[in-house]
Amino acid sequence: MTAEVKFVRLECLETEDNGADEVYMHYNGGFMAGIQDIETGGTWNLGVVRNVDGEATVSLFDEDDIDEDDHLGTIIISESEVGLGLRSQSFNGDDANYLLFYRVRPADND
Ligand SMILES: [Ca+2]
Ligand SMILES: [Ca+2]
Ligand SMILES: [Ca+2]
Repeated sequence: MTAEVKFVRLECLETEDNGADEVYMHYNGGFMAGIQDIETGGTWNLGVVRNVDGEATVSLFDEDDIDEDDHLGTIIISESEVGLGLRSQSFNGDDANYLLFYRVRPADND
């Protein structure tokens, strides 16, 4: 069985930068979404769908100009989460705090 992940939204509870972060996400190491300006208390509505076969990784980064981009964390999403409704996992790297909401559902076979 193959499942798919629908990424619903990313909530920012605490930015990495002073002021807004410029965030983007990778899925299984490839670019998925961004760059999005987001402030503490802000929400980024995603609506992105990706297939998941077994397990998949999602990484969150903050883009910076004067130094290296910051890796704010990597989570693992599993096909076994299918049908469990709205799920969330957090990214806590570099003292930032983000919450990613997603659903895992059976993939359309047609
Ligand atoms: Ca930064
Ligand atoms: Ca930044
Ligand atoms: Ca940096």
